[in-house]
Amino acid sequence: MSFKIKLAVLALTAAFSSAAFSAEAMLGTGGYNRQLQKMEMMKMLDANGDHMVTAAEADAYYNSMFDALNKDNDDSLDANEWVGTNGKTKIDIATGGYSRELRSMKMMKAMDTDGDHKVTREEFLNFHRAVFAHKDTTGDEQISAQEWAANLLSK
Ligand SMILES: [Ca+2]
Ligand SMILES: [Ca+2]
Ligand SMILES: [Ca+2]
Repeated sequence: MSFKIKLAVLALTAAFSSAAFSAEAMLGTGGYNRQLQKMEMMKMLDANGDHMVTAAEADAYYNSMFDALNKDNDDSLDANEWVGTNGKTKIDIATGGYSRELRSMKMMKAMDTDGDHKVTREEFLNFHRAVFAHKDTTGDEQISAQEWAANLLSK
């Protein structure tokens, strides 16, 4: 590794740790990322079971998740839809741990980029596309098991 690259990496690392809040806004909470990086979750996104998650598989998965959360079938998720009513917060297509972490108000805020207290399908998908891009460290538009299991927030 050249000295210049080392410096750039150091600067990036420093910027990342001093900007914990914006990292959370971009990639979600620590708890969320710990649940997401589990292999059990990767399997749920990997629709064709080839041990790689493509951008198309991720989009299809999060479209289904949006539909599962969007009880009134309008174009956005409000706070009630987000947290779930009568204690039924588990989403069938995700693990219990992931469902719980996703449905926190912190996560809703992270995805509500225009701050209108609703998360549209576009906001929802854009957030997950950003997470996907961060996980995809090799930039080949698919995520391997190794990339999947990396902790994005502790880099
Ligand atoms: Ca796949
Ligand atoms: Ca709705
Ligand atoms: Ca919004």
